[in-house]
Amino acid sequence: MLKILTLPNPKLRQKTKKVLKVDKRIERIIKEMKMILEKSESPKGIGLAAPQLGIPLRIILVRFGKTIVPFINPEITAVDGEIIEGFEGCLSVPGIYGYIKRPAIIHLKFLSNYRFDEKGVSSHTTYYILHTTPLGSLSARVIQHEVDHLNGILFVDRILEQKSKFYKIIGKDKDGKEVFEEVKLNL
Ligand code: QAP
Ligand code: CO
Repeated sequence: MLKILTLPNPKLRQKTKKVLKVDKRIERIIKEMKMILEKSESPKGIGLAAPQLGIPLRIILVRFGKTIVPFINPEITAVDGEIIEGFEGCLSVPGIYGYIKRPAIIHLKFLSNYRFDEKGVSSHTTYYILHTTPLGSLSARVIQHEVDHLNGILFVDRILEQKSKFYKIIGKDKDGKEVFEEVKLNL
């Protein structure tokens, strides 16, 4: 059973290779990644990249509601829309969060066994199909975060580069909402 690697594991920084053929081995890796992402509840994991399991391949998984969708060899071909700030966390940097600016819309080329329409994921397909699709909202942010993993970049690097701040949860308020406090990290 594979487990999620955490900072400062050097495998999170390793170079990844494109998938040349979606064979049994790749299908097994995707199945394993899916099980691990499904298991990461409270707080729910919404994205996972193969290097987080020590696998140096260009594969990411993103949760769309209760569907977990694989993206093989994802390539951001263009960005669009405004640059917006959003709150991020990472299963490889547990307990740490922060605001990062990213483009609102990306155009993504990838292989997947799911179809997409203007509303998002539509249906499952028997084969892996090459797609080129514009994606917005949370999925655009999650995919940019996951593609960063494929290039050995972690969200904490983006926080440092954007001179943003790190936060951790210090407790919950009376409505059960998390209370955050700024933390200084020596990375
Ligand atoms: C990437 O990250 C992401 O610290 C996916 O203790 C997240 O699923 C991109 C998680 C937000 C954009 C916005 C983090 C779980 C999950 C933690 C995740 C933790 C438990 C992170
Ligand atoms: Co991450």
